[in-house]
Amino acid sequence: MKSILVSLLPTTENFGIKYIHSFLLKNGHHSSIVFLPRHTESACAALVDFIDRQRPDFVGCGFMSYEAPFARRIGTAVKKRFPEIPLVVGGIHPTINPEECLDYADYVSLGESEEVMLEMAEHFDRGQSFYSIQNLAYKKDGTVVRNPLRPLIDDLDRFPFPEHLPEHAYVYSGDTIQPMNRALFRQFTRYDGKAYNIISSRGCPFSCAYCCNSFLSKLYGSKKLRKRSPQNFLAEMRKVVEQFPDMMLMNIHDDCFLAQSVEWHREFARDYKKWINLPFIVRSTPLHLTEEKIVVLKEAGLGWVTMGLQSGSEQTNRDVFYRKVSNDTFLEATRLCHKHGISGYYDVILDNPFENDDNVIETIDVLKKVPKPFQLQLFSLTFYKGTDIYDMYKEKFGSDSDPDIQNYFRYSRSYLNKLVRITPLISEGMVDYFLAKRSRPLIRCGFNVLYAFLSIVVEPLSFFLLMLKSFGNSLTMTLRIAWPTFKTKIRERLTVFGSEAS
Ligand code: B12
Ligand code: SF4
Repeated sequence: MKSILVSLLPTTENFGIKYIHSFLLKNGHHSSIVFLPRHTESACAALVDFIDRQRPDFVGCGFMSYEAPFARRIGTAVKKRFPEIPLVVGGIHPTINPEECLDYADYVSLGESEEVMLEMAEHFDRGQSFYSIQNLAYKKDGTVVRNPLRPLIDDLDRFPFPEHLPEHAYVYSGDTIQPMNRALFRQFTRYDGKAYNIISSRGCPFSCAYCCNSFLSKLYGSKKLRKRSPQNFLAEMRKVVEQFPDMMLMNIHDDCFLAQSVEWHREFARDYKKWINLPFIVRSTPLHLTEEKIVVLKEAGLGWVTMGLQSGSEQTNRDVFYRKVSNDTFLEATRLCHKHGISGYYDVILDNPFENDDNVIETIDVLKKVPKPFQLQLFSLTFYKGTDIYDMYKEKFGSDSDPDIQNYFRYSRSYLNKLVRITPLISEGMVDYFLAKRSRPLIRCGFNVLYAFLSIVVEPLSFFLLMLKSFGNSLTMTLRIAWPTFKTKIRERLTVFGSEAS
């Protein structure tokens, strides 16, 4: 069986597609990945041409919600030209919205899909239909059929490793789909491909109302956290550093890496230092960040922790976000990072229609107490279908209202939002002053000038200092990664791009 898997991310860092690709290859099938980083008509036409030349047995496409409009365009074009080639879509958006995707796709694979795709390949080779395959949704006589879900996969060690630069990979560049080479790979991978993205677990102990885990825990009726063994996790890292000796950073994308036990971390840290010895980044909830784990991981090279405050209003966190984290817990976690020389990257969610100015001021009050320096990542609250917060939105604004899901980075530049942004960069006294005098036009004017200066000049400098800290104050290392990071940050600001914290 020969498949083409299409990724719509602006970068090559697509875990889901890479896992499925490796799994199909390991099981003796032919699979190619096509990265379509730009969502244009000509990219769509190039894909149709590519499929025409390759003649796969089926085409798969995985995507998030912001990519869904383009998925529909390519899906419709592919099915129009090749009605005989089955088109299967998967990933978070199709899992939440199978009916919508079945307007143009033949099948939706719900949830985890390595085994689903393998079974499809095997059924294809045996000339059997796909209708009995678990996790698939499809239309029969105009009605949507949803097959039962298989259980979540417990043994994550049995998956072959996803590849940093996968074999049989192609990318849309210069108006055509070209075989991926190292130069193109660097161009389409954040940090010039010198940071390796990896996951040691699937699932999260939390189910925050705005996050996919709010939907997935209901879909599967479980919040089970599944973990790889430290040995298997490290073997993947070893493989990549052998293949890419210029690798500079391990970017660990687990929803909550620190949810693993301290014994797991000890075992990981001991061998990480011996075999990998590169700085690494993790995401965690503040609740799972303990001094014991931080000490163990710092010794191994932990440089950054990405963690969510989300709101300084405990009421918002509790009643709207369903996050059981007090401000004290968050502040204690930031102090531990500071104490052990780990750079903090903290998420805050703005533009929340369930909050008022007083709640934003509560957020500023918490941020004032976070030990400096630290970096903020600000998001505009996005209401993804299937999540609890989406239902709250519909209840508040009426079932006909349609939340915008494209502009999560473009938070409104209100006075208070700007003050949130510069709180890490100014003294507590200044924050209080700008809060107290915010109704005075002249002060607002001066504030805007200061804001422009701080966000253009001081914020990048502060980020550089944090990087220096996370690289153990090594200027050489910091400078080597600074340029790719700078380019990545600019791209993140100009396009839809980013990563999220727990
Ligand atoms: C790692 C990660 C990233 C990485 C890599 C993304 C990727 N696609 O691999 C990066 C940093 C690039 C990223 C970026 C963003 N992310 Co992100 N990310 C995640 C995270 C934390 C883990 C995803 C993951 O890799 N899981 C492990 C793999 C193995 O699972 P998987 O991706 O779900 O894939 C499985 C199935 O979905 C399915 N599948 C996947 N693809 C396909 C394809 C086919 C054909 C089939 C059949 C099946 C299939 O099978 C796979 C294997 O089992 C999730 C949260 C989560 N817990 O899922 C958010 C999540 C996917 N991200 C999200 C968002 C919003 C973003 C951003 C848009 C914005 C932001 N806040 O940063 C940006 C994208 C901007 C951009 N233009 O690049 C949202 C998407 C919500 C939605 N409804 O669309 C999520 C769900 C988090 C959330 N808020 O709930 N992200
Ligand atoms: S937002 Fe973070 S902590 Fe909350 S459920 Fe999602 S991944 Fe877990």
